[in-house]
Amino acid sequence: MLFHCGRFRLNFDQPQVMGIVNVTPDSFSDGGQFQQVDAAVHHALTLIEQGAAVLDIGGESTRPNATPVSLTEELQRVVPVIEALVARDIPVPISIDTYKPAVMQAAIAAGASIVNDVRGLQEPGALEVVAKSDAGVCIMHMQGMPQTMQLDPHYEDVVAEVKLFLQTQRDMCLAAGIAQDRIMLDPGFGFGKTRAHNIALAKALPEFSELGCPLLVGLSRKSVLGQMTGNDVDARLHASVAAAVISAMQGAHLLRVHDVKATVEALKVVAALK
Ligand code: 9MG
Repeated sequence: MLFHCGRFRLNFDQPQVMGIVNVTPDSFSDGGQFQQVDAAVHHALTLIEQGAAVLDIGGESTRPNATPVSLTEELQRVVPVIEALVARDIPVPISIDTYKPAVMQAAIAAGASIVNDVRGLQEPGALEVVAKSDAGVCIMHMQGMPQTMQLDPHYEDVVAEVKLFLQTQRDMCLAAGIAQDRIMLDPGFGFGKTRAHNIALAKALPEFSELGCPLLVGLSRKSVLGQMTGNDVDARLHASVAAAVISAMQGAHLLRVHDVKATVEALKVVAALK
């Protein structure tokens, strides 16, 4: 299965790893903007060395209760990082984690090859930005908004509802001229979902493959893993690797993770023993 994104082709015959690069003040140094860009670029280069097949760069946290960031602030955070990585001619595609069409546009102009949208291209203008480009897109499902999504998530049938949303957004992309081989789908673990919803979705991953697009799974360090292990966010490495391995065995093609080295090694073992 080949995924087309800008000048890159990702081969998903084996599951691949997307390394997370959060360009937010709490992620990197508080020594000002230049230091933040340098630290983010350094981190991104380390993730490539560790085997990341994609870098996901984000300037606004999507954690539950996260404070929204202005358009100007988000652009100032992510665009210089993308420009610096493109100037180094890195061998992997850059994904921009945003729901804002203006950030998508600027990131693509700066050299990003994938749009990773936790709102699934629902913002006015987002679909058009992707359709006019040659970027790939990841459509993710979220119930509600990050500020409130974990207060009382509710579904009649979480698997059917998430699948219908992804199918609808995929069809919208196809109708807008975005080829199927540029579309990735993601059930959105932790985004307006209880522990039971997350577990139901994880078990149903093979059903999502029926939609004919590669599947992205992001469970790394998420609170559902904290609920299962009792561990704080900085002690969820083993749980995150276990979640990535199970997801890969259930049919996930791209694993969005913080801990690239450990996940890449674990996936090599999955590939060898399968
Ligand atoms: C930005 N972001 C945070 N968690 C994510 C997830 O699970 N999937 C995708 N596509 N993006 C995510």
